[in-house]
Amino acid sequence: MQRSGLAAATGGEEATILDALPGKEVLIKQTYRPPNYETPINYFDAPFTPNKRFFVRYHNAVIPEVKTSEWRLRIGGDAARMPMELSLEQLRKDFEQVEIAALCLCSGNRRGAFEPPVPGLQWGSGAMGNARWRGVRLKDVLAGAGIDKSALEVSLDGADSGVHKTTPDFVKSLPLAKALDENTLIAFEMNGEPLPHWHGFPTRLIIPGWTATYWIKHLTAVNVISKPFDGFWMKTAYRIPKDRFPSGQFSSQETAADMPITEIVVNSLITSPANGQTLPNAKSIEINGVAWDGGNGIARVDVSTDGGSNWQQATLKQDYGRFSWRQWHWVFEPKRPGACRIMARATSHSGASQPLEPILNPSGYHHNAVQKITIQLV
Ligand SMILES: Nc1nc2c(c(=O)[nH]1)N[C@H]1C(S)=C(S)[C@@H](COP(=O)(O)O)O[C@H]1N2
Ligand SMILES: [Mo]
Repeated sequence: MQRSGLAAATGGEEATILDALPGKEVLIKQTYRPPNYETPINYFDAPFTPNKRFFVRYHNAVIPEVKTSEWRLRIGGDAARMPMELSLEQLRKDFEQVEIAALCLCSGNRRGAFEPPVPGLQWGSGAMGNARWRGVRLKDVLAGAGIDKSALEVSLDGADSGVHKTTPDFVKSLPLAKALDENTLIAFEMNGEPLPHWHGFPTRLIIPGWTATYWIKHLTAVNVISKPFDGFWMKTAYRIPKDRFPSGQFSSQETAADMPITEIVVNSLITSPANGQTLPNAKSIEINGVAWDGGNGIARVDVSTDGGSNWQQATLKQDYGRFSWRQWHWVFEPKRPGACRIMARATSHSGASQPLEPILNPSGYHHNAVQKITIQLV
């Protein structure tokens, strides 16, 4: 399916295919097999994205319906001294439970807006969602398996697999330090409900602040390893040119030229009005949106209604923690009818801010250029 970059980026309805997976509301379909569905922008008006409206992303089409009674989490690897297996019951009962609000953001969100186009799913702005995730710390689980001095990375595998034997299984790895970060969770609840099937039932990884490629769903195996994991999804896919983005480190997976994508970059989205919308030339018009980054937290959002000459500071709404997106709004008093260009730019507590043009990279990741929408005032 082809969609024009601009329509995709702005959620314009041209040529979008709406469809519902079992148990989900209608979303924007990218592919059915494997299921890849994005959330329409108008659903981003709530602080947390309802589970039924949450985007779905899979690389491979064989997605088993996991049965709780049969599911086991296997912890092993050459740098785990005491390999072990846990049932869902043990995972829930034997470790302290924590809940974190965090944005789940696909690395390729807004890929469809890159010019020239980049191969890959032509996502608009809806390959993301904000949720409250409840689970246990990966570090607490790994402690039970005894981490050897030689440990370098932790690899993660889920129950899904490819249709053909040649399709590489979706396996990812994390640097040991990130796996042991207190915010890295094995989650079994999403927005207060058991993790839905499409989001990884019964458990998935949550790596707050890092793009969702590491958030392995239907988690079945965690391996503590002493060598860099060399699967396709680490060595070939999900890589970015080095030093082009203010990114975290992953030294065991870096080459002179590139490195795995890691931290989410600072970004924002205008959620209403919609691009192209016609509005009465009223006294005041409310502009709403969300802003996020990789965990420094959002310091400010500035809005321009004159094509970028003047910027006004928006009001940030409730803070749900540094890994959650932050809703913002701004009331604008239009001076005259006609076309009006609105732009929004977020700045994080690290001082990082969105560029005016996207930072080009071969796989079309991290699209965080300042968004421009046009509304008509009549
Ligand atoms: N098992 C499994 N987990 C996975 C993936 C996958 O293909 N298989 N895709 C990852 C990617 S790239 C993204 S963007 C997120 C999407 O999470 P969601 O489908 O819950 O929105 O899942 C991640 N976890
Ligand atoms: Mo993704």
